[in-house]
Amino acid sequence: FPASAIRLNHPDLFAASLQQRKHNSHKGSFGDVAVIGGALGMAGAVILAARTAAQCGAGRVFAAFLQDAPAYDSAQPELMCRRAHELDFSAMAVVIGPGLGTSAAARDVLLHALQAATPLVLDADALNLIGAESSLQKIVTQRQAVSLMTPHPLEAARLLGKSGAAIQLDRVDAARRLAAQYGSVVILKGSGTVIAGVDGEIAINPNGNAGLATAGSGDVLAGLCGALLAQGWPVWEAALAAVWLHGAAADTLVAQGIGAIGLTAGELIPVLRSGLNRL
Ligand code: NPW
Ligand code: AMP
Ligand code: MG
Repeated sequence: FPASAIRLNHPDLFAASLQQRKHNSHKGSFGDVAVIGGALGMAGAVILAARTAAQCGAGRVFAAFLQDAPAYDSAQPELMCRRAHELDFSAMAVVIGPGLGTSAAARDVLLHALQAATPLVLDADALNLIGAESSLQKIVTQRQAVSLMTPHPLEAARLLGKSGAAIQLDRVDAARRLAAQYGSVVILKGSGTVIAGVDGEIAINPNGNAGLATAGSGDVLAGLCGALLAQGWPVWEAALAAVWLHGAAADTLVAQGIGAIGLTAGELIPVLRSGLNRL
């Protein structure tokens, strides 16, 4: 644990960014989120992130699919489902990448999002596309609006042109390099998630457990990041809060007797909501 790193072990590190809801607030007060992804066979990634954003306080949530959009999500009919290329997300916090795939159509919608002046959470295949193309890398670097990247170790490896093993050998260095190179706050996921800021600041999260090692848990984290950005959280505090709440939710579920074995990503969502309301 580097001496200069912040140990992310208490919500006091970010809780001041939570806005109390005023009595005369309305859904427009809490921002819109667009989750963009959902290539064929991976619609679930968008659904998980979008449900998380809705249950973690965003005013309105759009679920945008690269391939056929469902008419609605029967378990969360609050979501508004769209085809990705039909959605005007210019005034929203955008989460792009969960289940997006790396097709030409995916690349087109990513380019569009990178060029928009909106807060952007870059996850999963958005990161894989960026790692594979220097012209996209340049656009990320030149963005004026907030960017938050949420790579797991293999996605970080693709972004840095290294192997996953090399990333894991020095996770703090990898996160710091990515943040500096892309002018983006970086959440390098995995046991002991590392958060890096653009000025070299580092935080390490000790909570969470191997119950999170399951499909979709990263999609839930990305949706939470989007919800906090839509509600006006500063990006550094949003990153700290999302990572801490995500790990704490998994720890709560295990403490409640739902073991780490077979924990599913969707089960995290209502626990995240409680955690956020208790800050
Ligand atoms: P290994 O096995 O150790 O060599 P990929 P993906 C490594 C979507 N999803 N520590 C590990 O490598 C996503 O959003 C859709 C160390 C692992 O095998 C993406 O769009 C879902 N290593 C797409 O699928 C639910 C780690 O990376 C490899 C690590 C592909 O994303 C699932 C996997 O990386 C999923 O979210 C760690 N902590 N974590 C849906 N319901 O629609 C990962 N690795 O090849 O980029 O595949 O992450 O599954
Ligand atoms: P993804 O690979 O994108 O689905 O993201 C997985 C999420 O689960 C990230 O937030 C990781 O930090 C978290 N995670 C996975 N395995 C562990 C673990 N063993 N301990 C703590 N967190 C984990
Ligand atoms: Mg993922």
